[in-house]
Amino acid sequence: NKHKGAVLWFTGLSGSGKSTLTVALEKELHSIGLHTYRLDGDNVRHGLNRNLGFSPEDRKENIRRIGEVGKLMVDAGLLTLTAFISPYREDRNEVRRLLEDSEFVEIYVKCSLEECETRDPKGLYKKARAGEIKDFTGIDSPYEEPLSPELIIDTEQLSLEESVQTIIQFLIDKQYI
Ligand code: GGZ
Repeated sequence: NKHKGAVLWFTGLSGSGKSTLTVALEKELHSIGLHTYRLDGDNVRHGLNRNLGFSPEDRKENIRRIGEVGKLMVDAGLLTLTAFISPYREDRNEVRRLLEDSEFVEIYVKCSLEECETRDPKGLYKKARAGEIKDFTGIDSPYEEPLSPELIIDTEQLSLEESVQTIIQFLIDKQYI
């Protein structure tokens, strides 16, 4: 099972399903014998980026560092899955520029703000609406949708299993796996 390194860059609102999707996808990739590494808030914002908050400047630096780490991982030949809101188009495009064309796969985890707020798995939207969290994406901080992502996964339309299979099929079609 050979594959070339690449960053699968998942972007979308809080609650859109990025983490759930990357965890399930990674499990599927492992089951077919592939080596992957997953970067998300839990292992990055608590460590490497623990000095960063959610201002536009800090989000930019968050994404820049994750891009650089992703690049190192691609150099090591790993399929790297990243799950960050990454709300700014320009910041995502800078990561794209850091990598070779085929090495950056932008996957838009699409879900309406309304649905994300209904899901509200951590109660953060409720807090943001109450003014207890400032600069919350979708509430008082912007999310810029990707204009030409490699893939769009609509989590309001697809089940988790269907979403994973759509990505797997894409990776096969494009010969990533
Ligand atoms: C957005 C926030 C905020 C604010 C804390 N805005 O749903 P979660 O909880 O688990 O994921 C969100 C996570 C976003 O961190 P990222 O590193 O992905 O953001 S970015 O790419 O924009 O740098 C959310 C939580 O952190 N969280 N405060 N103000 N999300």
